[in-house]
Amino acid sequence: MTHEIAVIPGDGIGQEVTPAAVEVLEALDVDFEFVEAEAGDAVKEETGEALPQETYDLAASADATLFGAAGETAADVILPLRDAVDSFVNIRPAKAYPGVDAVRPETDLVFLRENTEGVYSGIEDRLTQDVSTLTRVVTESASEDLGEFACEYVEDNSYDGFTIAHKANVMRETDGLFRDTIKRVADENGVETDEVLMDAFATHVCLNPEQFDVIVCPNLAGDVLSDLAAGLVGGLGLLPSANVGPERALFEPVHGTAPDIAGEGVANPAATIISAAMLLEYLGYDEEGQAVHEAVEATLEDGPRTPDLGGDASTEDVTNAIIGRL
Ligand code: GGG
Repeated sequence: MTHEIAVIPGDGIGQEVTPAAVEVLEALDVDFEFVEAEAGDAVKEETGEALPQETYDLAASADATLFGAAGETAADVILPLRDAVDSFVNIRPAKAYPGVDAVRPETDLVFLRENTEGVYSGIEDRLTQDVSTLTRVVTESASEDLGEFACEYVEDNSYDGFTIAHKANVMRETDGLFRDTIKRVADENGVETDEVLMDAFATHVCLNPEQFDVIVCPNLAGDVLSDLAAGLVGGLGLLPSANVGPERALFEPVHGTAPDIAGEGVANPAATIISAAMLLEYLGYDEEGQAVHEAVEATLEDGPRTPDLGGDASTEDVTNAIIGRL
């Protein structure tokens, strides 16, 4: 059966790392039809729209989407694309790899980030010259969906349970509802949980990351804390992600457009290629997904490496090395 894969490189280094991941997928014996579409700052400049309707429709109908990066138009691109796949959870693994210089080599975490609401609900106002406001939305239903997913995730991946990171001592109504709902769902499913205030988590994870495995958190907290974890393992060039919905999913590196190096051909493609491995697994190509994970790991260990990891290789050199190890 042919799977249709939407490919949306976006801006900046998205234009470099997304084709690299497609090259890796093309090197495998899988039945994929790639359909490319535009989104981001460049298309907005041309057409006035950061996310053309045809791009949204493609993501909403394709079996899976591979996305690169968004810059200034992130809110107009990433949030609607997640909506197109009805994604209620963003899975963000953050682990250290042998051979990569990591601040905390013992780090092996998975963030399960709420993906539809919180402060990313898009309800912002400029009331006066002096005052702007933002409405933070937390619903029981979105928290339940995330809680159910977290229970399945820890069972499928043989974890003992998960940690809920929140700030319910200050945001009593919103994070109170988030925490209480997820805890209730976990209790109903017989899954163990513990909880941590998200600010304390930021310190504990830096000092002692091995005390955590799976962390379930609200939207903004998941975005920020996973970037923090990237700093522990060697940088944003290593973190993949999957935005999962009930029927389809969108895969993207955690990093953004990296305007400082965009166009130089030296962006680390690892995060996007690992995201492509997650796409393979999502579509049932477990063996191929595993082969890509192993090829990336071997390349991170033995090189070549891009400058963010202390090497001098190009995106193309690293991509070719990964393909060569498949
Ligand atoms: N590839 C992901 C990307 O473009 N990240 C930039 C960004 O602003 N992300 C915000 C988010 O993940 O919610």
